[in-house]
Formats: sequence, C-alpha cells, structure tokens
Amino acid sequence: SSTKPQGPFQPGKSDYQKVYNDVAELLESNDEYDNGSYGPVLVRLGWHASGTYDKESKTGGSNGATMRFSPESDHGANAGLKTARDVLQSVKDKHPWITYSDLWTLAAVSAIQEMGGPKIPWRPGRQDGDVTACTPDGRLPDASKEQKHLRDIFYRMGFNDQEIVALSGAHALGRCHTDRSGFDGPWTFSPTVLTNDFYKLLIEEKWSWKKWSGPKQFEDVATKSLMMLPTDMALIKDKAFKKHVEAYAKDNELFFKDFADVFAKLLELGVPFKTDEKFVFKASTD
Ligand code: CCH
Repeated sequence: SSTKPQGPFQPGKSDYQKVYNDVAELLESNDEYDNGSYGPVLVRLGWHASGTYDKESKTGGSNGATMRFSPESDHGANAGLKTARDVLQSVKDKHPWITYSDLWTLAAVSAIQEMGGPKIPWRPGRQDGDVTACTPDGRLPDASKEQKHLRDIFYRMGFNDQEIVALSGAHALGRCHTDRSGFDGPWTFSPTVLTNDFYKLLIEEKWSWKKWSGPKQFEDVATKSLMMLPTDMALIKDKAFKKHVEAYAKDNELFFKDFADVFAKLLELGVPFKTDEKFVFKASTD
C-alpha cells in the first residue's frame, strides 16, 4: 500500500523535459514550411508573448498567454503567430496540465536550444489569463522606426542598451513574410541555426535601400538575398548600440552567454513565480 498523499498532479523537471522533447520533435515535422523548421516562428511567439511587459503598470508579459484572444491576436505585430500557436496545440493536448503561457515560453527555449543556441534556464509557474488581461496595441516594436523607438519600447520592459542588442541577435533566425509584416526575406544565410551572423553581416556587408513597392527595408549589395529592417540598421547607426554589435560580431561565446541571460529574463518579465529553481533542459544533441 502506498503512503503517498493523493493530490493534484505536480509536474517536475522530467515532465517539462518531455514537453521540451515533444516540441523539439515537431520543429522539423513539415518540410513545406519555410526553411523546413517551425523553430524561428516559435521563438517569435515566445518573444511577442513576453515583450508586451510594462514595468510601471506591471501589466503584460508572458503570464496569461492573452495572445490567444482578440484583440491581442489581431494586433498587426502578431500577424502570422497563429501558425505557431496552432502547431503547439498538439503538445498541449498531450500534456494538458501545462498552461499555454508556460508552454509558449518553454517552446521558445526548446527552439533556441535545438537550433544550436545556448542553454536557456527556464522555470514554470505562469497562469493563463482571460481576455480582460489583453494588452493594448503598440507595445511591441515597429520595424520602420529607429533607435529612439527601440529605447522607448525596450526600456519600458526594463532592458538596457546591451540587452537590446543581445536580444536583436535572434534575427539570425527566420525571415520576414510579405503576408505577415509586409517585409521580405531572411537576415542570414542559415536561418535555422542560431549564431552571431546577424551582427557579422550587419557590420561586414554593404547595405542599401531595397528598390521595391513594399515597406522600406535594406538589402545586401553583394547578393541582394538578405535583408535588414530599419530597426536593425539603427543598431549600427547609434554609437552606444554599435559597440555591442561589434563585440558580439567578434565573439560568439559572449553573444551566447548574454543572449541566454537576456532571453531568460524576457520570458520571466512580470511572472509571479513561486519557485527560484530553474531547469536547464537536455537538448536532443546532448
Ligand atoms: Fe523580430 N521581427 N523584431 N525579434 N523576429 C520579425 C521576425 C522575427 C522586429 C521585427 C520583426 C526581436 C526584435 C524585433 C524574431 C525574433 C525577435 C519580423 C518579420 C519583423 C518585422 C515577421 C514576419 O513577417 O514573419 C523588431 C522591429 C524588433 C525590435 O527590436 C527580438 C527581441 C526577437 C527575439 C529575441 C524571429 C525569430 C523572427 C523570425 C520569425 C519567422 O517566422 O521566421
């Protein structure tokens, strides 16, 4: 006979590792999708769920997973993220005990690690909210703007200049889609592997305005196959940002260390955790 008390299911690290593994398994489950990986769009989901945080009012952030509801799901910045939310539904169905808000952030951690990125320490504890917790439109950055806007948006979340630049290195991953943001193309030649290539290309390539009828963006002069947003280019226009771009371009290890710290911080903004213990998940290549 068991002397264990019978209570509600209390998930532990191994249960979250199973969720991590199931996300890892679906990343490359659809050859037809983009570069054959859902990884980048899952990173973007984790970021947009978290980046609504306002440190003054303490509203927004990943707690709540309010992007499930209109109006937040319809905010222009979130165009295309239904794909990411839908892909994760199969994982939610298999592990119904996990909240959407923990699942979306854990999925971003899995995607980063599986795409060759650093270990991102993560802890559970987010609760799903209801539609009344949806954040107002305009909290996420507008790619057509420059350094002042970046500082307005990211200082509001509680980040400094170095952290803004470190977070921006995520644009090594994925691409812009004309039917989502209106912009077009990838930032790097290896959009499913996290490296410091975003910074290297920003510094080493020559960039000019793309001549097209779409929104203003830059293209690399050499191949015309890569892109930069006006906000990306602001990172080398602004001296205080540029020194961090140069440091990360030179040193991938430094980028990985700082990225891990700042991405973990992003995913935790505004979350009332009950535990200090963080989990570091095994990657499938470990
Ligand atoms: Fe980003 N991002 N992002 N971004 N982003 C876009 C795509 C990705 C801005 C604008 C855009 C971060 C910061 C910024 C990713 C991660 C991060 C797109 C294209 C735009 C526009 C969307 C589309 O058309 O599909 C702006 C402005 C900022 C200001 O700083 C930060 C921070 C992160 C994560 C740490 C990832 C990944 C993608 C690729 C998504 C995909 O579907 O391939």
